[in-house]
Amino acid sequence: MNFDPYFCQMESTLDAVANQDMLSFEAFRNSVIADYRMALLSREVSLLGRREVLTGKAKFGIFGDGKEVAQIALAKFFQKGDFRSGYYRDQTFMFALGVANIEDYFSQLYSDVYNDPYSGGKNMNAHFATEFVNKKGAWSDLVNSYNISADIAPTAGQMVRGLGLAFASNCFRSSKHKAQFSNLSNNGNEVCFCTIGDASTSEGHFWEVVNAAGVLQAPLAIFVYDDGYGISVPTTLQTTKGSISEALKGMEIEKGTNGIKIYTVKGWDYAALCETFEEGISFTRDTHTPVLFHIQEMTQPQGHSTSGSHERYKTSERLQWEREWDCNKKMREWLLLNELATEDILQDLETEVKREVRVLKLAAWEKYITPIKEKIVEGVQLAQQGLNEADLKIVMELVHELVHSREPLKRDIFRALHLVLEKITHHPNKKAIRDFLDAYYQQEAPFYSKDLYNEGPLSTLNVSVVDPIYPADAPTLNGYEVLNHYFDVLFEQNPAVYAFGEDLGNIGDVNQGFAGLQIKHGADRIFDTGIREQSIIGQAHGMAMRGLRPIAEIQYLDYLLYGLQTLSDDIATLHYRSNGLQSSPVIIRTRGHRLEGIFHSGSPMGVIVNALRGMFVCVPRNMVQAVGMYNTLLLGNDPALLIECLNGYRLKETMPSNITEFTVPLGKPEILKEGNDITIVSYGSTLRIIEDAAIRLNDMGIDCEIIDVQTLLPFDINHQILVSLKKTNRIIFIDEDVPGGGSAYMYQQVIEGQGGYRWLDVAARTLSAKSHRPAFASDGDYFSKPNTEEIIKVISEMMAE
Ligand SMILES: Cc1ncc(C[n+]2csc(CCOP(=O)(O)OP(=O)(O)O)c2C)c(N)n1
Ligand SMILES: [Mg+2]
Repeated sequence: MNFDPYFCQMESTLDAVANQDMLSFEAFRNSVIADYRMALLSREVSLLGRREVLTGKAKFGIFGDGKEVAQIALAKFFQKGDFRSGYYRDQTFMFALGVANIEDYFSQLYSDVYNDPYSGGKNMNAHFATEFVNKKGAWSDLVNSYNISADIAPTAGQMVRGLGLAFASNCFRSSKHKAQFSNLSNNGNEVCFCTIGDASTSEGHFWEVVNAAGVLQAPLAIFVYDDGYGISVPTTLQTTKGSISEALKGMEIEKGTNGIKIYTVKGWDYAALCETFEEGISFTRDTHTPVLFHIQEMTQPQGHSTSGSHERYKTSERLQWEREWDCNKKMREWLLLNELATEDILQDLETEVKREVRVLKLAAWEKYITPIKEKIVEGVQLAQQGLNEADLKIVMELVHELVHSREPLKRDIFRALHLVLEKITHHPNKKAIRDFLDAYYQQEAPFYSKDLYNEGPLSTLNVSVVDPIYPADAPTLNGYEVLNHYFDVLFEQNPAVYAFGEDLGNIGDVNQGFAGLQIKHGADRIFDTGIREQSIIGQAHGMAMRGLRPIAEIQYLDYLLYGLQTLSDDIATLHYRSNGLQSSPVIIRTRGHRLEGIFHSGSPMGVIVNALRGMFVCVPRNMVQAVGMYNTLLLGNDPALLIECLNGYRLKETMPSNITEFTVPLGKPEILKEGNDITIVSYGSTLRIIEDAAIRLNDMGIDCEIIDVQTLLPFDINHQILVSLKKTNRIIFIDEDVPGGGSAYMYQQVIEGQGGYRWLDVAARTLSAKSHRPAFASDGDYFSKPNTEEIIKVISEMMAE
């Protein structure tokens, strides 16, 4: 570390900051002192926050100490309309912008469902969010807001969302329909600020996004907070050459190339931080060239989080260095050296800030704990009333801890009072206690479950049903031609729709759904991407969060696994974790179930339905159904995965005339063939094998009812399958997933969820593919996936039982 030149540089950078901001010296000094005050305030939040965890008032805490000064500097260049996709160290940034305040911060630390404005008590502390959609589901005035996309904990997960939030600016800048997007963008001038820790740059997400941003030239500003560690693992074990800016040199933009611009700056150097950010941010805002700031020499005064102590893995020299190069300490020294403040002023400030944070913290605690304590009083009174001395003694023991705890939880109330009911079975207030507990549970439980899906007017489940119209001369086309015609009309009618993926632009996707459409509708709306499934999904996600309607393609269902982390952790949880503040109506389009071999025939629906609660999963049997589902999805605010049948593109279908208007309701199965003997439940490509089997079973005297569930999430909302089961009293669930996968999911939904077990004459069955991946070629398929003969055999057995 270079200790000497620091103070020498200060004067010129100080002048530069003052000049650039065009402030009088007095105003400049006040603003710098206000900045220092903010740094102190945030530090005090970190110190007290940690104490709250260690004394048992909060469960876990992770704080932004050691990163204050850089964040105050970067907040200066975050404009209304900009977006942030960051991580858990950003509290100072959020305080400096005014999108978070200290009282609310502590409410989140206490997981206060009533007062945490960012996640409604669902997310860990320092996971922020602002409103993107209002209660009616309409997009807010994002142009005039600071837009904080809801944080997630998985390291580097924010990168791919950040790419999309930045890329949306490109879409808006090139759009021919700017006037329609006036509340969403100001000519694409918005920058996405993406913060990440030094160690998290080891993740594939980071490299994929830096490369993609360099290719796309999107206004993404990446800030790497380098504190030398990822928990206990030092940078030397994380990053080639021990430096992310060194390792990225080949990505740097040069004359005549694309790429990213890279800056390095010290995390304790207030003036240099202001200067560097000002230059870099305005550069990316103007040119859409991505920028990366490697912010070096940051510290962690309290270590990583409340879960451990950094004294265990940092040397005493390192700890000493961190104390000396603490950014707040350095800023203080700089203020004194440059005579911007006196020792007295700073000491007063420090005392005042400590008092302020303590008061706000206490206010948050009182708001959180008071209603819980009131419930304790109410519940304990009920438990104590009308008892004889012996029973009263037992109750007093059972509620002792609850009554005397300084930080009681709601669950402690349930436990103590349930124990009272279990131990004193003749309690005179039995009913009143039960009613009290039920009412309290009903009051609190929804806070922990709500907003998994959009619940307002733009819930996709509220989309009106419009039936397809088939005129007498309706054409019969190949499935891919139906899609192609549909996308053509859709892109003509809806300027918010974008489509992209591997081989989707120039050749119009591997099955020609978009053939010829790039030339017609423009390469800015229909385009190719690199082979980078995770960031294709993230790109679409960020665009959808900004009010666009991307349809992003994953070439084959098998490759969805590359993007599963983003789908599961980010997209599926967005509405839930932001407590309804944000929505991502992204559509991920893919194709699968059947083709050839181990890596092109997968149908991992069990993985998908279990990983993607919070998304809709559509499994249309043909392309007309797919079109109806696209129409439905485009009218709602929920994210969805839609899997087209790979073997359906060349099957003939009759095309409806109201191609962009008809809708297929989600969660409503369709009976494809009525029958009286057995109900067969399935979806997608498997239905064609089942239909074949049903014809042969019919010849054998077995009358099958075939039901297409159409969507796995949601699943048969109105229990139509149960109606069929009540008639046939036999049921089998068939799909191409592994045993215990998608078929077991459907079984559980109907047999347990719908109470189907009561209507069974013989045991319900599942029939799936084998446990191994499907082997290559047609015989591999026959022996790996459910085949017609197997279906006939199993159903015949069920009929004979
Ligand atoms: C995918 C994933 N792996 C592991 C973790 C656990 N974890 C949380 S923070 C962290 C270290 C991150 O270090 P860095 O990126 O340098 O950020 P810092 O905390 O130092 O600011 C780890 C390993 C996680 N949250 N997500
Ligand atoms: Mg780190």
